[in-house]
Amino acid sequence: MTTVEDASRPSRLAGPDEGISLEELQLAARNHGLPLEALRYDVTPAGLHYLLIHYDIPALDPVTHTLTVDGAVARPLTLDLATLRDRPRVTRQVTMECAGNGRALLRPRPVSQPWLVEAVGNAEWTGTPLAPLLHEAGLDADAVDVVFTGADHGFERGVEQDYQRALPVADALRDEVLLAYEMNGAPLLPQHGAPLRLIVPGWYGMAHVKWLRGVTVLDRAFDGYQNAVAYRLRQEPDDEGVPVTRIAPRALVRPPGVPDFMSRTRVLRPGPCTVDGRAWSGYAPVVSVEVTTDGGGTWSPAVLDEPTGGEFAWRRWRYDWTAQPGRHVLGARATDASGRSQPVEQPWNRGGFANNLVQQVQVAVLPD
Ligand SMILES: Nc1nc2c(c(=O)[nH]1)N[C@H]1C(S)=C(S)[C@@H](COP(=O)(O)O)O[C@H]1N2
Ligand SMILES: [Mo]
Repeated sequence: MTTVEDASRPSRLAGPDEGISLEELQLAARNHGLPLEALRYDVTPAGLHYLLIHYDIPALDPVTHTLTVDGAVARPLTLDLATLRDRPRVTRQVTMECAGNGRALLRPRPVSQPWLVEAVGNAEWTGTPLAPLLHEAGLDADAVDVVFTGADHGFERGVEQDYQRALPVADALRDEVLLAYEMNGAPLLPQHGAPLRLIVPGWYGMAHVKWLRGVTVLDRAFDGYQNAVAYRLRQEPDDEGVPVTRIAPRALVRPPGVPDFMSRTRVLRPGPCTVDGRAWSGYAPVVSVEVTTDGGGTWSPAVLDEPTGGEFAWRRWRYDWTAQPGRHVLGARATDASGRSQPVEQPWNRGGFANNLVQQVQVAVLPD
């Protein structure tokens, strides 16, 4: 594992019979997913929430850490944590999902963090809204993008960088965008961005910049790596591509029964069984969930529970099933109020982003 990727070459696709490499395993061991049984919690306990860390977790001192707001503004600001904590305080449940969720199931497989379906969590984030701060700084009339800079640093395909992501001004000014200093009622953990991170409800994870140290307003489009090179939907390496933004709808099944250790096939006794899970979308509220027990051949409606976490949180659903002896493949598909739903054929792009292919849960029901 001594390679350093080269920016002049496109990101790699795995060959037809190429297995997951030690490099991919190394990423997977650092960046863990949500254990799917944790779909049972309305609010994901912090240690069970998925993680994605491009470089190293930086060591930041909450006492001396500051956030600067600068660029195309009338009054640049520098704020410490105590000042941010004195500002209006908002708590919001937000379902966050990595844009690469599902990537390792694609054929051909984009070589990167090899997520199956578990790169998701629903936490309660507390912080202060970003928009009033931007207004206090006084945005120039020609402001275009707002760049958020993390304190972490590394190389990606030969490009040395701080982790930086920009939002268009209109998206940065949305009421729901938070500068968050708490997760589930406790100070942020190091791996989740301590002492300060951005929360952009409805957007894939890459927008929620951790270890936030700078907010810079630009009078032009940001051309940094994470916006211009990574996180774009492309079919070919030299396509300009479409930016990855909001979370496509997805439902996940909480795997029923008990697992076989090695294969994680679910083992169940025959008879009535309530199958449940969660569903979310970053575009519009989820309006229906359907369940399949035959790998997508036939679909039946699930019952959606009343929403408990507000408009940016996942919603529980359930389905009464009579498990018959034999093998079954369970899955669920969500549809949101914008009409978006989930495909049973893979939606493929070179980064494996925003891919919401229906999950497949292998179930073996024992004989009577
Ligand atoms: N500074 C910084 N912010 C970051 C990242 C990062 O590597 N560095 N990873 C992003 C990505 S790709 C995701 S999916 C989310 C993951 O947030 P979590 O680890 O708290 O679940 O953080 C985002 N924010
Ligand atoms: Mo991500």
